[in-house]
Amino acid sequence: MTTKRIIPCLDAKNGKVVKGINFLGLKDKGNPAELAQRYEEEGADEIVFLDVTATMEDRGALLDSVRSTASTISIPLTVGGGIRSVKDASTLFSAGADKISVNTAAVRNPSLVTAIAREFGSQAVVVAIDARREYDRWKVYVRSGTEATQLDPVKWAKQVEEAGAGEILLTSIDRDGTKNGYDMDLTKAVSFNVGVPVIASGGAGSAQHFLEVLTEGGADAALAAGVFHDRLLTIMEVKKLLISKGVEVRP
Ligand code: 0VR
Repeated sequence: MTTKRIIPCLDAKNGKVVKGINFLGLKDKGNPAELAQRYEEEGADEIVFLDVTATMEDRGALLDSVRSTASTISIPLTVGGGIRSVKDASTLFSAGADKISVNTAAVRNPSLVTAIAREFGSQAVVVAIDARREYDRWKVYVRSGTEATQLDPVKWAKQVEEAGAGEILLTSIDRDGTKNGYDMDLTKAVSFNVGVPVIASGGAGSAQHFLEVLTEGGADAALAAGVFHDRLLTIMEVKKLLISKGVEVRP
């Protein structure tokens, strides 16, 4: 069994870490580099840095934050938010990102995934899929959860795997920020239908939530933001529970 990963997420707007609920009501949670350093010390396996600035405002703030965060930690750093071209990806790799994450631009132009994977390797390409439940199924949303598509997340996940994605970051918009637990049905539906690692995201509120999504949920990694930023839980507490239940993690 591959080692499961715990990944704090720094949602950043204009160079500050923010956090909301269902992608709304973003509140300032501090400095990205300082938070990343704290999480690495607490045992984080990777960091995801997601620039959620709505428009293509000052990209300089994003690059400065990536440089300072990347120079502060030695664990892998994934950067997402507004990446629309191989050039955007290249700029972020040069700033210190180990992996990049594309969301909206991949839906608009799936061949972008292939182009970045060809240039930098699939292991450096994460495709983020944000989904909202609609009755008995889910719909993929883009543009920070503001625009519905007609895509089914399972079919779309298979498509991006085919296109060259090395990993899928699967976020439940309904669960985002609620601390009510991950969307287990969504995570199972995707995890058991693709051959690439799936990072579950959205809703973590207890160590039990991490345990269930990394076992029954089939996820290879669990991402969380609010529960760690609000210091309700430490990464070590999560890992202690996982180890006690026989789940392989980096201690
Ligand atoms: P928690 O539920 O706090 O662990 O959130 C985990 C995860 O859903 C978020 O860190 C992140 O994916 C939310 N994403 C976006 C966004 C947040 C605000 C605005 C936009 C987006 O586009 O992904």
